[in-house]
Amino acid sequence: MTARVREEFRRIHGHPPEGVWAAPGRVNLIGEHTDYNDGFALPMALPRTTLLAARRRGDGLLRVHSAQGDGRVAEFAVDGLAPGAAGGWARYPAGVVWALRERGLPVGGADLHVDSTVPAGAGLSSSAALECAVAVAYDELYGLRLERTELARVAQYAENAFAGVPCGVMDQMASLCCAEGSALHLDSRGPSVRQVPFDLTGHGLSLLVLDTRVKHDLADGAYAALRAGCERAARLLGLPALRDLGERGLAGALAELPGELVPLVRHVVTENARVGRAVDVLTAGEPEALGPLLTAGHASLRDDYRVSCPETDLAVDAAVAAGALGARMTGGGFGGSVIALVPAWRAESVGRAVSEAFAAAGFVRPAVLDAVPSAGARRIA
Ligand code: GAF
Repeated sequence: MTARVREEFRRIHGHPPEGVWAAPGRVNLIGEHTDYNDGFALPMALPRTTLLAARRRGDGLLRVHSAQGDGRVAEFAVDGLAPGAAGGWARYPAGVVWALRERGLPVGGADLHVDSTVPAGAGLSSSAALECAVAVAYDELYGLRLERTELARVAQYAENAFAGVPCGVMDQMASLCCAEGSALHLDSRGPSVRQVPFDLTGHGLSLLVLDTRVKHDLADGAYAALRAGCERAARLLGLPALRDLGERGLAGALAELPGELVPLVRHVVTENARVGRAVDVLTAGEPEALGPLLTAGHASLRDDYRVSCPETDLAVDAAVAAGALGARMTGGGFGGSVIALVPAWRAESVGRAVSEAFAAAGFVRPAVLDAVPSAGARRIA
């Protein structure tokens, strides 16, 4: 695929790229809707990546083309970039260049060509992968030498302020900081990270990703409303963020809050605690013990946070009924993907059982991917 990206770059832009970079999509094992509460998460990178071939331009133009786009090259003058200046997928690369310049960093134009195997709208962070590929390429091409956490903040700022999606920092941190063979213990306050070894094959396990094909859109207002609810609850409790409320203080805090905020706060606090337990079981070399935590996390997202949907609920139930050790929706919700931790010898039958349950319910056939903890963003050519 690297050779194809280079050739396509040359065909489209008329000269060879200076390099090719790759940034992965992710699944989050546990810790959902905690990042914008300054909390914890445990994502891992997927082998599915966004490749980006890039070459600097001296004339201040940013010209971007995507193999998944409509064939056209979108062109922007970098000094005219402003929120609203770009639409569709091009707002992610344009947003990163804008965000770097907003920080006063000396970056100019570039020719870019993108080709991705991260499915869009599947809750697997295709937009973060694209932002992070541009961020690492620009970092190197323009000699910025920013820390990975800084690049993640730049990419998050691009998504928040340029693309208009009020996301937390998890997806960008995952794409930039994950390492092969590990899950990433993310503390969103900071943010800071720690690699936690996650050996699936050594324990005879597989992690299935079941893409329900229900497209989700974090810009549609529901995600922003949840985030605003959490921030209001923290304000009412006199806390900097819900991360500062532990399980011990939960019952007392819930008694003080208006009824509509109670389930949101309960989810965030118990979810942060589940991340801690998940890190403990992985550190103890017992990845199979993740299973019940995944299923409990899904129940909390379904019943308290209310971001699941019939397709994700059915995928979880069917996977567990067919012998998965645990399963849950992953990412923002309202569709997207489910992860299922399964004994490797059962991977095929669990995938089949979920497909059959979807057919019986009249849902579109889900796509099934096998996930292994993969490397974060890097230069590949
Ligand atoms: C989306 C967001 F982009 C993340 O920041 C995170 O909040 C996630 O939903 C929910 O955990 O992926």
